Amino acid sequence: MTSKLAALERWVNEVAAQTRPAKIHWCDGSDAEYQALVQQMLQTGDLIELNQQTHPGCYLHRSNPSDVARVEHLTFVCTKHEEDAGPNNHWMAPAEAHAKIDALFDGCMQGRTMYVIPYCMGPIDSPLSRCGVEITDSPYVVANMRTMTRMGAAALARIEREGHFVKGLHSTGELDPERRFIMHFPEELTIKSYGSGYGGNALLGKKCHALRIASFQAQREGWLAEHMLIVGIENPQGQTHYIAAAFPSACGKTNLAMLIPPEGYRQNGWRVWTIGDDICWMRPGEDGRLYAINPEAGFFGVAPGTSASSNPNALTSISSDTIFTNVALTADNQPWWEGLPGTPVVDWQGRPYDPANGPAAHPNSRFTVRAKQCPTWSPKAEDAQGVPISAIVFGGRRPSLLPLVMEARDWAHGVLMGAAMGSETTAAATGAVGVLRRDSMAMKPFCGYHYGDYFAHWLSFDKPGAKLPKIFHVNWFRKGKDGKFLWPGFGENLRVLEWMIARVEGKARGAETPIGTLPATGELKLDGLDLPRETLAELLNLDASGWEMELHAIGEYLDSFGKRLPAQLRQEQQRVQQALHVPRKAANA
Ligand code: GTP
Ligand code: SPV
Ligand code: MN
Repeated sequence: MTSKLAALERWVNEVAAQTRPAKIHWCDGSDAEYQALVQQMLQTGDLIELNQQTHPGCYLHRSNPSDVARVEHLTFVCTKHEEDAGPNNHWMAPAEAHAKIDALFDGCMQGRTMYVIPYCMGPIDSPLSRCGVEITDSPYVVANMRTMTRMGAAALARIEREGHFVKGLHSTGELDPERRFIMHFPEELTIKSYGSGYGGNALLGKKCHALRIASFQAQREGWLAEHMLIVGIENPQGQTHYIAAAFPSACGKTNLAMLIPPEGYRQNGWRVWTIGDDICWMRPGEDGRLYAINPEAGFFGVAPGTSASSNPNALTSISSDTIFTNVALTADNQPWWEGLPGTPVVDWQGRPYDPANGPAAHPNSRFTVRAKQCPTWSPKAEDAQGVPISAIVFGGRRPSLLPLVMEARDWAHGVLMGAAMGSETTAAATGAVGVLRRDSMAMKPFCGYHYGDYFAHWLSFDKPGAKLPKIFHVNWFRKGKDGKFLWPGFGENLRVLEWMIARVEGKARGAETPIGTLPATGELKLDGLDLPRETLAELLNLDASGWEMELHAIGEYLDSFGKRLPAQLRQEQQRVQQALHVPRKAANA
């Protein structure tokens, strides 16, 4: 197979001349192709067969131990002008970046097969979807791209019809962290990634295309590409509200997207529909509302902590036809990670399990599975027009200060809440874990341009005729003095979503405070939940002096974006800061 599109044909030939593979394979996305790849990887040891009785169609992949997470310090946005990448990105001049990485690509596929992967991000017939082509020498990448995107013949047909596509070139190279770069050229709609086989670094449709390149395009074209889950909440009357939520990596998007309602809610007829767990593309529709699609077709989810109690839908999804990366094994060859029952026998590196070596599964071990396998997968996820968004939620891991939930008074205040987001770092990226850092809109690692321009772009949606979602901020991760989480989280989070929906529908009064609207006394439904009154009070407490320090820190953070920071955002920060100085009564007794 080749392509009718001259630009594609030419680029594939150029890359082949540069990387000199033994063979070129154009991926058609068929079952037969997937099965053949799996067989080949079983032979080379890239995949290990798992217990086919308990986990049919499931395989394990073990990464090089130095290649288990995203590498932010090796990820670059290479715009012509440094200023356009912003202080939120590492920047390299395009010519220098091309020269550096092209030297690594030179001859790197000798003796290997070069795979050409046409893919579509989003439903194949959706005007909101975008296409790309990834060239890679990794069969593991091909297998994962097939699960995560609409890959193959249909995508190629769309690319040939449209005549344009995002170019992504990838090679696993030597997996040497000293010879590893993830380069983005948004002005050329090009990605070059060398030296890593890990998800976010190698499955180029995901973070590289659907967030870094797409956010850059979205800014120019009037839409949003966000690190958000999309979930539908159906009330007992059968009405569904769609909610999009931005939480940083490993902070609960997959869990919230697949939430199981608490017992009482299930009996009353509440249902939850999963649309997406990681990426959301939204744009204003004719009626002024924001419509969203999930550009992905699968989940690349965090394994540790996924259990029958925390996320039964995920557990069901991954009981067959799943690729596990860097999990441990039980004696009978089942995948295992911390949080599951049973005992590990072999750790994620293939060694006999010894607690002295740390956790059995890597903390960032993952599963790759088709979204369709999720019991709560929404038929609307295939809808070409997307789903209307009623509420946008921001949140992160904040052990203190941030209340369980608060609502922004308007769009600009909501943008401030998103910009001010902070979270403790997790194992999803290499580096220290548990360090509090600002992660505006959960996009710090993924925004493909200057954060100042990004905030201005967010603000620009508030215009006449717009019917924007309400914006909220949540914190499932507030800790008590004993260091334990105060809020039970997971399925119980529906209680908080219910309050948000009541606010959207004008059915909850709320309690106004300088930092936003909190649930008024009695508005959060807690029946069937054993939550002491004092704990609830702590979760909704407003620590005025703590907030004054926080607002001061937010002001300094915003100033770090210099001239490109929209003045409106700084004014909004000052408004909240001043409101905090006015004496007031406690919001929640
Ligand atoms: P990426 O795929 O990295 O973008 O992450 P994600 O946001 O989808 O993360 P995920 O849902 O997989 O969350 C991973 C971690 O968050 C696990 O350790 C979960 O146990 C924990 N988690 C998720 N929801 C909650 C919650 O409501 N409360 C608490 N305490 N922990 C949660
Ligand atoms: C994340 O780190 O936010 C992920 C996993 O969703 S990765 O695709 O590797 O970026
Ligand atoms: Mn993510």
